[in-house]
Amino acid sequence: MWIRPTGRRRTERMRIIEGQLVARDMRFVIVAARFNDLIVRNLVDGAVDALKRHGAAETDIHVVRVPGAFELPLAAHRLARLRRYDAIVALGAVIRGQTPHFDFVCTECAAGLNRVSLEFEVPVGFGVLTCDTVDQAMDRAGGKGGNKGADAVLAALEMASLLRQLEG
Ligand code: INI
Repeated sequence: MWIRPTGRRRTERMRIIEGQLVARDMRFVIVAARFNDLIVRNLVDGAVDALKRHGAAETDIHVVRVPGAFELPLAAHRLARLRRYDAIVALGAVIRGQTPHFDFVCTECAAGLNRVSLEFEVPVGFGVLTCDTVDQAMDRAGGKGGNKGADAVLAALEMASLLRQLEG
């Protein structure tokens, strides 16, 4: 396998190949649920900010909205099939209610997004909050728990960079 030289480090005994957090010349799509928008809009802001801070051009960032977290995998599947993006970042907020609905939405959302990532070999950042309360979600959407939208961007970016280096 041919390994691109960027991101390659040599130590005394082993070669380490890892992704770089450089978003220049990459295209990204953020797919975000509208459900719980007061929370999700902060995740979107955090994700866009993280992409720009790491060198992404605004014109290389697209945002697609879907009704709820349950719909994220289908939109991500279509976007992955287009093969237009180096990484997809899925954002949403699922908050536990009185019924098992929460568990179905979370399980299918996570499994569906992972399936898209593996089927199309495209990084899918998982920035879907799964919380017991609105306060917990707010904390993780730009509050004291950081911004999981930004965290999802960094993971997706690192993987996009890694996959470029591992091109066969
Ligand atoms: N969708 C969410 O994104 N977050 C939630 O907390 C949520 N709850 O609690 O119901 C939710 N439900 C909607 C779901 O994602 C679908 O949009 C809906 O079932 C229609 O398919």
